[in-house]
Amino acid sequence: MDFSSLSATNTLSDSISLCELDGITLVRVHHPKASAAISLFGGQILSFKPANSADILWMSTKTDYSGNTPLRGGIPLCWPWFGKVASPSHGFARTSIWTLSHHSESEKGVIIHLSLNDSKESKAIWDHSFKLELVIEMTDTLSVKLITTNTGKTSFSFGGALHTYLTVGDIERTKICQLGASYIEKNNCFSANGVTDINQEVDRIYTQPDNTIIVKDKSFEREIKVTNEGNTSVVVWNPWISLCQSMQDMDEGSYQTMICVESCIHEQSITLAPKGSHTLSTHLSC
Ligand code: TA6
Repeated sequence: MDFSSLSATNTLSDSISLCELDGITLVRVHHPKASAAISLFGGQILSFKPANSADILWMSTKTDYSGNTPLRGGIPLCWPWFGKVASPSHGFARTSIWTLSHHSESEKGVIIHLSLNDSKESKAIWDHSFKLELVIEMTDTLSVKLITTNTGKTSFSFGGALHTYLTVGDIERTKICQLGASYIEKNNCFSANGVTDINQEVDRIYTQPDNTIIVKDKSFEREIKVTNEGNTSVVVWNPWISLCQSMQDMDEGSYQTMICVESCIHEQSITLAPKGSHTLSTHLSC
């Protein structure tokens, strides 16, 4: 999807505008350092292109932008849980409408803040009071912080993930390094050597990753550095041939050009007392 071809419905500054795509509103950034598109549905970054470089993020060409279903690609926000711990899968943040609460720009780049507060709808799914803030800093790199604050009177526990979809030239010529010594797959634990070559379906939770993961993409001759903080693990996911074929919102064969490397809090392993807050972050550079 070429987000730059959409016409602006509102111009917020020299580099920032709003536009509509099917059922969703996008914040679009066009700055000398980088271009980007961010959906208010899900608070999801869909595209991040540093100047003179291909997109770092991957979006499925079959993504449904109606706003009725999660968007396939970019950086979905899984919160307040990761996976199928409860319903909906990966939590409700990725299908909620976020608010653009602040934007600023300088010659260094653009900063966008989005926010999401508890509501009648969120309490029907998860009965806690919270404030979520997403701070997105775009220079020639992308820095994303998801800040959870407990605004209620009792403690709560939560999990989640910045479920980043990266673009690669050819998955079979891609290596992921510095993933650490152990991973969990389908509830079994394995020891690992920290490097993953992808030549089959992969859905692993690495439980002792380095802070910085390196994705070595031979085909595009580039390395993407993914630096995470506030996470307990890193999830690596590629659906491979048959799962990809069975998914309505992925093109057959599109598994070849993507890999998810996710800054993850698996299980409900962070507990916040009233007024407590926690930051989960990921920083992407090429
Ligand atoms: O992060 C990996 C994973 O949890 C996989 O198990 C896979 O199902 C993927 O996320 C996508 O989930 P989704 O709900 O977006 O289809």
